[in-house]
Amino acid sequence: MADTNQIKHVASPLARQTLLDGDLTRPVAGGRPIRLLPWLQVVKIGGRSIMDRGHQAILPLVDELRALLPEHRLLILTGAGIRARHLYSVGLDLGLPVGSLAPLAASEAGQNGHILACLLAPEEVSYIEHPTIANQLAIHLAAARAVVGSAFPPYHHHEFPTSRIPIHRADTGAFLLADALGAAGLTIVEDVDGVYTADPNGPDGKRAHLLRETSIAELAKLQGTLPFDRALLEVMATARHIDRVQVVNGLVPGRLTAALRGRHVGTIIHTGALPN
Ligand code: GWN
Ligand code: ATP
Repeated sequence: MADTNQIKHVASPLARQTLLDGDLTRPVAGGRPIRLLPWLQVVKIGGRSIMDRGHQAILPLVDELRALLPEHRLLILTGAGIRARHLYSVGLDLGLPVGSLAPLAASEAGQNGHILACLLAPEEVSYIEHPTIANQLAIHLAAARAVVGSAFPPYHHHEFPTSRIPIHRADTGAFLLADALGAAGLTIVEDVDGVYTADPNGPDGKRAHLLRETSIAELAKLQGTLPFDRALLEVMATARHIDRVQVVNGLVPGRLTAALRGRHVGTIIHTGALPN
């Protein structure tokens, strides 16, 4: 009888307590998660800043990515760009809720990924779908040096209603994925040299200066715009693995390559994750 009772009893340290009490859950859930793909480099390519510029911006970057393949295994994630902005304006004019706009905008990020993957197809690079990234990324990266996917997170109708425009866009999606995978790094490719004190292309552009190295705390204090989703600051604050992100100018040949080789060629942002 005693044996039967033991078999039926599932010993679990979280079974008898509320999950809402951090003091109780910490001994079990407070540890750092394992890194799933510690050799992976994640690269986010801007939708508006790179892809929308067409061949002049895309082809040199494709050459650079191609040359990087022997050195790195890459998850290349694309942003949405101008088509999503047009979509927001049409959708908002019609009164669509944010949870309807989010997947529509996300599909534009996917389209940019499909374009990039076509150009890298001779190198055995393919676009892989969100569910494939979630479940079969490792096997795809065993078959090819890189894959391309959409940087947008699949929040869809679960997008927070705090804003009429989705707050979790491509930069946030790329970071969440890189951190969840325990990747070696995340590089964000834009059309500016990094993060400035103000938009270098805006009305105060002449007074803006480049922040070579900064932190989420410093950026949170900046009043103006940033070259990425503001929600990125929030998710960087609670990061588990990615302790720094570099923002680089993808219009300058060699910058992405240098960044992936560990050189400081853009803005390095220190996140809330503890360095390893
Ligand atoms: O369609 O370009 O993945 O990888 O957020 O969902 O809106 O979907 O709703 O696997 O699941 O448009 O169809 O589309 O970009 O997101 O994909 O071609 O269910 O491969 O079907 O999480 O690609 O697409 O847009 O990424 O970002 O079929 Mo697309 Mo996106 Mo494809 Mo994906 Mo959404 Mo799927 Mo999905 Mo939807
Ligand atoms: P997506 O991938 O979502 O389409 P993106 O990452 O390609 O977008 P933008 O969202 O347009 O590109 O961000 C890049 C732009 O942000 C730059 O061209 C620059 O003019 C602008 N910007 C705004 N604020 C800043 C800032 N503080 N520092 C640098 N650039 C800034």
